[in-house]
Amino acid sequence: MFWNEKIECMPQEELKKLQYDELKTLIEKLYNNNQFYHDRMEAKGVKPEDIKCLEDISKLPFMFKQDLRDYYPTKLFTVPNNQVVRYHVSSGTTGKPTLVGYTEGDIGYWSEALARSLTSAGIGPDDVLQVCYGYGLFTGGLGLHYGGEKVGATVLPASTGNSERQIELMMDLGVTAIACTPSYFIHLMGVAKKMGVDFRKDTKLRVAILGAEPWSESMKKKIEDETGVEAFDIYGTSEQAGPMFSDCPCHNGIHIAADIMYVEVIDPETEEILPPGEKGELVVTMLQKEAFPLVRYRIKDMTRILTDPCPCGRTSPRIERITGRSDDMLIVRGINVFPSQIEYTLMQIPEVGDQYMIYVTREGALDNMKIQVELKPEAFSDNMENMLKLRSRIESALKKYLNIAVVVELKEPGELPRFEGKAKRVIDNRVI
Ligand code: DLL
Repeated sequence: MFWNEKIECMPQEELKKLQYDELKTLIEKLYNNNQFYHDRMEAKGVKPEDIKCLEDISKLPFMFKQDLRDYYPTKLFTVPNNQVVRYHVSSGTTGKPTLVGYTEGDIGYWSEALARSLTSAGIGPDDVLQVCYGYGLFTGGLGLHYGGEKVGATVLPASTGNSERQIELMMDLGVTAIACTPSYFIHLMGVAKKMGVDFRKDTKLRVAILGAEPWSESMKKKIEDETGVEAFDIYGTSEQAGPMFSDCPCHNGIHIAADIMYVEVIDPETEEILPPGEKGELVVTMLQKEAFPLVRYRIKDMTRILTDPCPCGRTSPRIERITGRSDDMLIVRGINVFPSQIEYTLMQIPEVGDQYMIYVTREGALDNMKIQVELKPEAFSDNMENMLKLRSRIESALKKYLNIAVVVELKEPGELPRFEGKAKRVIDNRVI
């Protein structure tokens, strides 16, 4: 099933021409109207007229997450404020978060991308879609919400948490499709079991739209075998807009709407463009973005471009399931956490020394994060009450800044490992 068959199945040559036309218009607009893009292109010695074919995109400079921080909050926006209809906010690497602004047009192509993905998963007006991604600053909830409404489904904006109630609503309202993180779905499977609810017998659930964190084929198999639900992999990042692209019923890679996003894969070290099939870092150019454009943005997700034609008939490029990142960002309970944010927060607390360790584990389906923190000699004492107070102050500071609860363990000066080479402060024991 297609939402926009003309574009989704457009012959390759026509698709490339469309992408080129969009790219050319975008680059001319950015060069002429935005200082950041103008200066970056000048520094690389490239002008809009040098972009003579789609492949010439390689002449353009890369953009980095650091740029979003340096130009925070709105210096990378390319429309006047009165055209911005929404903000979403996600984790920055340190200090400031990443702010993304949307025009009405941006909400439009974002919902369009989701409508294509949801339709390919067989979701339409007869479905009830329970959206259990967070609503708010995170893009998951509102993104799936708008996409679901666009395809005419009845959307249940359940957001996260209160799992027993989620399952009761699923049964009461005849929910047929759910959108959440894969780990939350596995958690719901456990809660349902405890409640004596059998997904196959007691619910109408048949499709799960899972993403926002890495998950494996074996996790997909476990979900499908135990619940009878068909699981789709949905991918996107807040910088691109939010959740956007998914696999189709052939389940052999994520279809990227080529009129909306141009993808390249590069070697993260040499920055050389890799041929299709080779694994590297994804670089994206958003071809229709208005408020907050992205040109050759190094998204840091690792994948490869797949070129074998998909039996579903879509001609759009596909990327392999995202298995990891080329930076150290962790995704804990669906929330992006950079170790640098943790360090930044800890270093604001006067009692904290300069050594810390981060441990991430998975208990059942849920992630836990523990941070061991070494104190300065003058801050460490045998006074239990003071130590407990300090611990809870550090935990609150981390919770406030990272948006997730972490457990802190205080350590005496000299207790944590020292590193001679590159420090390895993150121990991620999760098996995905
Ligand atoms: O996680 C947007 C989203 C919401 C995607 C709901 C899917 C569903 P951010 O918070 O900016 O946006 O995090 C983006 O999450 O760079 C990947 O590292 C990771 N990620 C997202 N989807 C997948 C996926 C949303 N399907 C970061 N598989 C990305 C693996 C994923 N990793």
